[in-house]
Amino acid sequence: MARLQKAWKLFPVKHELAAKLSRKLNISEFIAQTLINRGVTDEKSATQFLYSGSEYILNPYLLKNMDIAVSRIVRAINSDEKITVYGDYDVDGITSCAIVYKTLSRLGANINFYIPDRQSEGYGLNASALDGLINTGTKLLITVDCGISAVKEVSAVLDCIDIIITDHHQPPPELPPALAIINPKQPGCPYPEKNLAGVGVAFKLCQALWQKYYGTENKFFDYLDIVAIGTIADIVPLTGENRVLVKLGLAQLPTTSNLGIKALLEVCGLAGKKIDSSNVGFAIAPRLNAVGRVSQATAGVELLITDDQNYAHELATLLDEENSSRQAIEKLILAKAEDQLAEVDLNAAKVLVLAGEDWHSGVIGIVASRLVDKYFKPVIMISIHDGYGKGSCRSIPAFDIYAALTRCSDLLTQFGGHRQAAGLTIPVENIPNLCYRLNAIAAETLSAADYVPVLNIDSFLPLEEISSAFIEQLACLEPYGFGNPSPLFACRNVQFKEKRLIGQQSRHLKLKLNNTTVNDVIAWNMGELSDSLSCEENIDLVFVPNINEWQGHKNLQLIAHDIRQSLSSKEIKAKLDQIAPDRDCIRQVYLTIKEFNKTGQYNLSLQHVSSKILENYQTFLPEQVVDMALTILTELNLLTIEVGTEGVVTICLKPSPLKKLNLSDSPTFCKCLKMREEYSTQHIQFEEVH
Ligand SMILES: [Mn+2]
Repeated sequence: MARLQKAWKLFPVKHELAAKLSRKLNISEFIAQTLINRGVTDEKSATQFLYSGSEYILNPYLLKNMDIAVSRIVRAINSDEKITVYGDYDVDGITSCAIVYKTLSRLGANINFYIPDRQSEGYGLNASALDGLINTGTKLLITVDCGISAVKEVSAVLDCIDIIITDHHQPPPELPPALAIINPKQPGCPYPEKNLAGVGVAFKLCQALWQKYYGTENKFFDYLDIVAIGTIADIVPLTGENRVLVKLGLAQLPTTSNLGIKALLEVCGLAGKKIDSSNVGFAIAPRLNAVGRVSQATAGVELLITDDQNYAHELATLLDEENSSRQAIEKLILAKAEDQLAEVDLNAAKVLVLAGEDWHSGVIGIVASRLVDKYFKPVIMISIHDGYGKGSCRSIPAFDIYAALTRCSDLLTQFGGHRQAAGLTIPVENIPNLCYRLNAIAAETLSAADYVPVLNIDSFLPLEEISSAFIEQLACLEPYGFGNPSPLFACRNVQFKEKRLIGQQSRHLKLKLNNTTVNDVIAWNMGELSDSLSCEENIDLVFVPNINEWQGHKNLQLIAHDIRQSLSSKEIKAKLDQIAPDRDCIRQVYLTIKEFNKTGQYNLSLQHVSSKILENYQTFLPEQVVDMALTILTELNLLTIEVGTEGVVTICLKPSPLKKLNLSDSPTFCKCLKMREEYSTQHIQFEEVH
């Protein structure tokens, strides 16, 4: 399949504001513009964004019911009651469980934890698990990352056990009758940061407990490494307090004292390295998740809480193996999905619906995401078992998959989710109809442009601006992720002197630049572009600059996100001629009017003139550009225009002037030149970000 075309969209350029921020904060103007693009526009919020640290971690007692929860836990610790932390099998649930367990053990609690099994129990509190815990002596249950909807389950055990719910999911209208509910999203909770992950809420509980024991002066920032992993994995916005938690946690990771994380970093090949959010997202989280997907998630919690180095190593190896087997299953199902797609007319299909017998339910969501990345169409992967299909849906920004499923609800046994991701259960015989109906909904609601992935570009960045210092400044915008995307820059007309295919099956492309500061462009997975690029022709790039350290050498390089051949000067002129006339266009308009007048034609429409110019010069000038040219000629006293009745326009050339003309005497001409210049720097090959 040919590479997907991407749309390049440029954020509106805010020169003055960027210059002001740049001066005040002593940062590059391009970095200031990047901050502005993220809604950070004044000195105070910019300082906070760039340099914020632990001082921005909020008071945990601002969370509604925190004091109730803390006193109940303190009572349980004092009377040695058995406490169980009830978590979830995803990374958010595993990390939440681990930090509450660790904090409570440090405070001397009699504690254990429980993670429901993904396959046999599913997400959240369930009655038989609760019964089991009650029977084995649990007196206080603390949920993490779940429980907010468990009205029935909590009501049933009210008399036998006290339950504290900590969760970050959207509360339903009726809340469970728990002893205390801690959830920043619940009605009446004044906590300002509403987007905490489950592990963020769990952390606030730990922080509150710590302060209860050791005083508010005793800030508690242990386990932020674990908090960062859960927060990144749960894909909550990396803004506000989340961003601070993740920033501090990532900084802790390389020197973590957590034996499990240490062992995990080793099996990932990340030991001793600086860890960023993509390392967590692509290496650490999938391994913690692999056990939840393929077998018991308990191993993930065990890894994060163990004090035994050998056990940590054993578990990390297990997780790594589980991850490899998960990848193998994923690859197999991806191949089967691609086989099915080979039979599909991809130009006609608006939504890709694929189904197979017993596809592993733990990986179909990942495969669906990969197919969305590759084809940029909504994808539904359905695993069939016993006459029913369980599906994972992933969508593109323009298509609200949850709304679409709602319109097909008569075909579905069950469904849930949100705009971009959803799950469903469907009787097998309804699958073809679902495919048909979803395609019809997409055809009705989406335009061709919705199927084009968009690169939002922060600004043009001349290559000479790139230096180690610039890249260091840029790093202050990290951590990147959901809600705080990695900056993207663009440059035009870049010369390169060498191209080379690298990697297995020549998948990647490396270009050597004719530039002294930046040496290379690395274009991952763009090997197939190689044939269409030649050193004779310049390129336009969308990129992120970075520093490549290799054998002690530091090289500045660009990581390409897209590459296009630069437009020729002729192509650029044709584009600019659609915006405003230049000297050339004005000459053509003048000569064309002259030709008309010569043959006695004075009543002319803009369309007349425009088509004559196309005929004479093969230049297409839109009517409004012809109109601007006429205004300029009028201002220069070269012609008269009279609008008569019924819109008849009489255009009449005046006798040629004696003295030499100066176009810049026309204010409209000066305006036109400015418009062309602005368009050329901001819009050629670009649309504006909305
Ligand atoms: Mn969660």
